Amino acid sequence: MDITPYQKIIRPLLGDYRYRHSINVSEAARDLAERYGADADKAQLAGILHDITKDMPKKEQKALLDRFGVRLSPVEAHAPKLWHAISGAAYLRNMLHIEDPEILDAVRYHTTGRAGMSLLEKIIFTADFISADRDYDGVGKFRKLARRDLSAAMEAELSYTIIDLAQQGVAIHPDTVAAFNEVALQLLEEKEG
Ligand code: DGI
Ligand code: FE
Ligand code: FE
Repeated sequence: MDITPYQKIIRPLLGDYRYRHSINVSEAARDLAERYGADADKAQLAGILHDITKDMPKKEQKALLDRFGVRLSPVEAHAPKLWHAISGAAYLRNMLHIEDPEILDAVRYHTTGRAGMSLLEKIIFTADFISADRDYDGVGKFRKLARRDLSAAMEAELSYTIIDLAQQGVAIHPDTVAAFNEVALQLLEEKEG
């Protein structure tokens, strides 16, 4: 799929690093979609758009959310890093008139995850974790796992996120916990047969 028009849209909204990251996530998402039988075009598109409001000043993001009537929960209100997923989905719907709920949800839940994630949501969540620009300790392990077993990769990524947030003394979003519990239970049931 030719995503050049969308690259042109995000270019002025993002800094150089975030723009490059978005392209990388888009490529990783397409690759995972082909591997796991999801719609590769949608994955590529959701990937390029997932951080669309990430470089917007927090004040502007807050203003967007107010304007589009999006209410924040208490955890969200105290976690500005979560805003870009929420404001991003709102921006896509209200400013770019993207209406595909699968794409909107993939962007909306790319940071926290949630219970009952679609295949596309899991792909964007994971692509964001393993994109070519990531270089945190253990990224190689996540890349390998993502190619082999998407559920196992989701469990490992969510547990990494939860441990990291807890160590920093940051509140963990209920959606993050719900996403982890769901996949952990699923893997346990598979093991127990
Ligand atoms: O936007 P990216 O940097 O590409 O990645 P992302 O959308 O996964 O955002 C990562 C940030 O989000 C990181 O600083 C941790 C934060 N985050 C993820 N889950 C939670 C969270 N912050 C809080 N407070 N609670 C969460 O559950
Ligand atoms: Fe993000
Ligand atoms: Fe990202």
